[in-house]
Amino acid sequence: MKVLLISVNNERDPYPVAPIGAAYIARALKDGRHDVRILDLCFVEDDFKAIGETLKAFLPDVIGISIRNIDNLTFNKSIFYLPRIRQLVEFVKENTSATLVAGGSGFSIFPEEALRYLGLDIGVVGEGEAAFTRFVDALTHGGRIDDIQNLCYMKDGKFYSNRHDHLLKKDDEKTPSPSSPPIKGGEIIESPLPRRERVRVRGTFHSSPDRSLLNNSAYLELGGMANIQSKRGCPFKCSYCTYPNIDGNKLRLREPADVVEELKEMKSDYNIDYVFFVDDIFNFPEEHAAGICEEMVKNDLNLQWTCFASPKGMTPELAGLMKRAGCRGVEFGSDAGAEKTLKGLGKHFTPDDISHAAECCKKIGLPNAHYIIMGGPEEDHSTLKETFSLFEKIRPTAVIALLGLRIYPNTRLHVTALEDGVVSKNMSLLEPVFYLSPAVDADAISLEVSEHAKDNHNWIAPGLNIRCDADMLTMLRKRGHKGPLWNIL
Ligand code: B12
Ligand code: SF4
Repeated sequence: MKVLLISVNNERDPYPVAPIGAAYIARALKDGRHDVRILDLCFVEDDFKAIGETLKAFLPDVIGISIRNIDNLTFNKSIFYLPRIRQLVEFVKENTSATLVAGGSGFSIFPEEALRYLGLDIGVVGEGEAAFTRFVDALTHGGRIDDIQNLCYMKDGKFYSNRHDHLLKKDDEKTPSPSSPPIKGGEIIESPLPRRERVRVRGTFHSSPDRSLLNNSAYLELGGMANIQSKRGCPFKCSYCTYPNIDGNKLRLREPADVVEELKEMKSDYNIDYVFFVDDIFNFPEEHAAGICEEMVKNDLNLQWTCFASPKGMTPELAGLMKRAGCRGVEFGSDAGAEKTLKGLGKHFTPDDISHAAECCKKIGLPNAHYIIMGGPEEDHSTLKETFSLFEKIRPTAVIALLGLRIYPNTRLHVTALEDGVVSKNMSLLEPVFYLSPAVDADAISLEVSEHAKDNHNWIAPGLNIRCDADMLTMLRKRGHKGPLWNIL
């Protein structure tokens, strides 16, 4: 079958991000002997023209719409991406009779509502390699679709979902503690992640991303980096987070040697010399992170990288090893500097862990940024002050402050928001809705953050336009700055 994947994301803030999810799907389909193309709308000037020309030239049988972002998560400067995507879907439907299937991280948070909003009938929730390939195979050879895991569809106006459960832990399964990781000495607990060759693990079909279909040089030039994934899933249960609903909450780890093979290939085939590890948390489990770093050092990769990390589990040894392996920046999901707020957000670490993590980085000169969320559950004016003073004390390279929490379905925050009367029971969350603790006021927090940022030059606040001017970021990229830009702002 001829399959066209349209990556509709054209967001360039904070920088353009390569559609690695669509590239994974493409590889899986190609392995299944389908003819695949990716139309990436990120750098396209006229979406409709590009889509029209591609449909005419390729005549696809199936079209996958890859939806990474629903909105930009930014209180006060919220952007809702779906109206544009709906126009694109309508245009596609007018110009082809191909079967349309939606997927992607953003789509996976709201499968039913997004299908209804976009006027589509079929989608894939979460990991898509196996589900989409099986669906296209079923179209080719005939076959059932009601047993394809992760597939969802509308029938007679009703929504049906074969959402997986093998990636979701049952409530009675224990969340692993970061201080006692579930693996020892680099042993892999489960490895059903894409490998370089086609492999079958537990009956699931995986492959690595097909970067030959991406405009790698444009992403390097305008985004300053490419992306790679070393694990999927997050076992923690932070109150607001959608990640476990997207990737599952069972950790699936790739073998370090395999990850490094992919990095080598990225360098030799596409001159990629800077990457972002898109793992939910790079340094958990610590042994896995250390294994990847050791393998990078052993292979003398000479490649630079950045990642998301948790403050818990950062040690001087790991920080040193990461730096030797080419890490040029760590982005900690620290969230707050007050014990009470961290608890309200369901975090598994304390302000001391944040201080320790920043200290580990500072000692060896590893730039580190801390994302914080102001106004979450349990936030009040005294906890805000605690957060200000913690980050004043530890002085990391950057503090990226976000205001308010986007409320998503199937999260504990949604329950809190219902209890606090921020949202009502049948209210749709598809269009951005934010939570702000009843004990604080949006204008007052905005003012406090702005005042604080005046004297603290390491503070960046995207929702308040503080040190994140888009033109300046573009100019820095044009000057050839790679990696995140928070280390030079
Ligand atoms: C890493 C990351 C970042 C990094 C990216 C770095 C880089 N160079 O790549 C940074 C920090 C820059 C970033 C920025 C943003 N991000 Co972000 N990010 C992520 C994260 C953690 C991983 C994304 C990823 O690459 N996953 C790995 C790939 C392989 O998985 P995938 O894309 O989901 O693809 C799989 C499936 O979705 C599916 N699939 C994908 N496409 C298709 C298509 C079809 C047809 C099918 C069937 C299936 C399918 O199959 C794929 C393979 O299994 C996710 C959270 C998460 N766990 O998903 C958030 C996430 C994607 N980000 C999100 C958002 C909103 C943003 C920002 C808008 C935030 C902001 N204001 O800055 C920006 C937008 C940037 C941009 N230009 O688009 C949201 C999107 C959902 C939403 N709320 O709208 C997410 C889900 C986080 C969340 N809060 O829920 N992000
Ligand atoms: S915020 Fe981070 S640690 Fe918490 S559930 Fe989400 S990805 Fe996991």
